[in-house]
Amino acid sequence: MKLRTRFKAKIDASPSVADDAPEGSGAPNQHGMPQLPVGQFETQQWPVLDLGVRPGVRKSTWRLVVDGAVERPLDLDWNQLMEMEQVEDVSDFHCVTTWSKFDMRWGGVRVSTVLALAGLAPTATHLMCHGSDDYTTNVALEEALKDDVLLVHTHDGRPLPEDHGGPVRMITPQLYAWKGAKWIRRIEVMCTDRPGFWEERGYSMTAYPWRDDRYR
Ligand SMILES: Nc1nc2c(c(=O)[nH]1)N[C@H]1C(S)=C(S)[C@@H](COP(=O)(O)O)O[C@H]1N2
Ligand SMILES: [Mo]
Repeated sequence: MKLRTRFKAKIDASPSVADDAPEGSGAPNQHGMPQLPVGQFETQQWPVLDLGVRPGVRKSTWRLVVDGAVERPLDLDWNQLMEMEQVEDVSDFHCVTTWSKFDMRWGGVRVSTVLALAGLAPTATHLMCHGSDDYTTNVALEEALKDDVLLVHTHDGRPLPEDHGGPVRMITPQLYAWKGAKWIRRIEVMCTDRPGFWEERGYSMTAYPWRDDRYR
C-alpha cells in the first residue's frame, strides 16, 4: 500500500489539515491557512539559528542513513539523492523566535520519497531527525509525509548555503522551523515519540504554528 494511503486518516487529522480556526493573519496560504501564524512577524531576512557548530559537511562527504523501524535501512550518498525524484516547491518558513519568511523557493527530494524507498514498519509513528552537529528533533509521520516536507539542497536556484544547513537539510513548512534538521545525516524511524534537543528543553513535541504551539 502507498505510504500516503496508509497514513491518509492521520494526515487528514493533523492540525494544519483539520484545524477549522487557525490563528493568524494575512491572505490564505496554499493550504488555506492565514499566511502569518499567530505571534509571528514577517521578515525579508533569513536569520541563521543553530547551536553554533559548523560540521563542514560537503557534497562528497554527505550521507543520509535511514534506519530504525524500516524494512530496508538506507545509507544514501549525494549521487543517490540526485537520482531520486526531484521536486521544486515554494513555501513559508516560521521560526519559533517569531520571524516568518514567506515564499522561499526550494529544490530537493520529498521525505516521503525516501521513506517509501526504506519501507516503514507497520508500527512506525515518528521520526527522530539527526544533524551532523548532533542536533535532534522529532517529527510525527503524518507531518513528515506531507508533500511540502523536503530534504532540500537548493534555495532560490542556488546550492543551499552551509549556514542554512547545506548541502542538505530538512524543511517542515507546516510546523515551526526547528523541526527541520540542518546538515541532516540520519532519519531514525521510531515506534514511539521521543523528545529531541529542543523538545527536551521545553519546546513542543508537535510545534504547530497556527495555535501558538511553542512550548510544552
Ligand atoms: N542541525 C541543526 N538543525 C537545526 C538547528 C540546529 O541547531 N542544528 N536549529 C533549528 C532551529 S531552532 C531553526 S529556527 C532552524 C533555523 O534554520 P536557519 O538557520 O536556516 O534559519 O533550523 C533548525 N534546524
Ligand atoms: Mo528556532
